[in-house]
Amino acid sequence: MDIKDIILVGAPMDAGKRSQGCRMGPDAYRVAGLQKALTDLGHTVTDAGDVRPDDVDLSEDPHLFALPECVGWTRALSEAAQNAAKHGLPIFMGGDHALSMGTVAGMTAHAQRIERPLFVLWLDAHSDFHTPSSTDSGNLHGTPVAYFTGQPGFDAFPPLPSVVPTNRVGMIGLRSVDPAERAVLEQDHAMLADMRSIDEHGIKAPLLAFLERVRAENGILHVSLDVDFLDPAIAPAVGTTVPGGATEREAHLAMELLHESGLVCSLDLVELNPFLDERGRTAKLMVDLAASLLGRRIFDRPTWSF
Ligand code: HAR
Ligand code: MN
Ligand code: MN
Ligand code: MN
Repeated sequence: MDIKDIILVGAPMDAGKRSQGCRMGPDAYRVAGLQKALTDLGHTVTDAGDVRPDDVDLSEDPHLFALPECVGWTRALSEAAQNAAKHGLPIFMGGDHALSMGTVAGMTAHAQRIERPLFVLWLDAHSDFHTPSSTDSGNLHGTPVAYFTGQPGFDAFPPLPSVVPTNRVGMIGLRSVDPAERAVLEQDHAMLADMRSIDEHGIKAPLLAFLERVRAENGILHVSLDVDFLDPAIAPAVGTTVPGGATEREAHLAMELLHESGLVCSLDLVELNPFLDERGRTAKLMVDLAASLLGRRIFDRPTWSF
């Protein structure tokens, strides 16, 4: 197996929405044994500690929750991602999904430096494609994809090193998409696999089709894994549960296929709210999924032909 240098970056961000608790996420991953699970696979794993948001001189916006803090996190995480990516494969331990504004921004700079296009795989019940003007909730964790694909209205945020075109975004697991999000996503040709298509074709078909595109264009892939991609029955520790999510086996298969692709350059683990967990089961499942993405298998190849 390909041995990697992995850098764990804590992003205890809670500013992307009103309901609080995701700030405890990084420590929950530490307690659940993320570093050991990856070290046991042979990787070299460094815990770089937690990032803090930059101080920014910006006023609050009455329509948006904690705008200045979100901008501060975006700046700090973009910088942290660029630095970590020089030394290996960063895993961003969130924190809510607004953190992906910073991590993806930083990874676009990395992709530019190594002269390969960046693709993003969004594993989520939600498309997170609102702009600051289209969001009803005012929660910026519903907006990161719109930001890094260059939609209008993000003037308060740092300009992106380079934009990820919407057609380089794949979304799998969708089952809660607002009308304003849907209109632009469909028109811009993101690869969208909702739960209906997973029910019909399994998770392998849409994922392999997307990976094939990444490979054909010599791209690298950032994976953003939202806890609510998973069914709430197996992953209760999230503020925005949506019934009918991915099963444990579907999620593991997705991670194993991602590993085999060899294309993944970075990973976000987002929206874990340990305050809502049951005896750490969601944190442990997310650690297991990260281990599958980094090569954990029972057997490396089939032991029997069938
Ligand atoms: N679309 C809704 C909103 O904009 C819900 C967004 C919830 N997002 C997350 N991350 N939990 O996927 O408020
Ligand atoms: Mn999300
Ligand atoms: Mn979500
Ligand atoms: Mn909404």
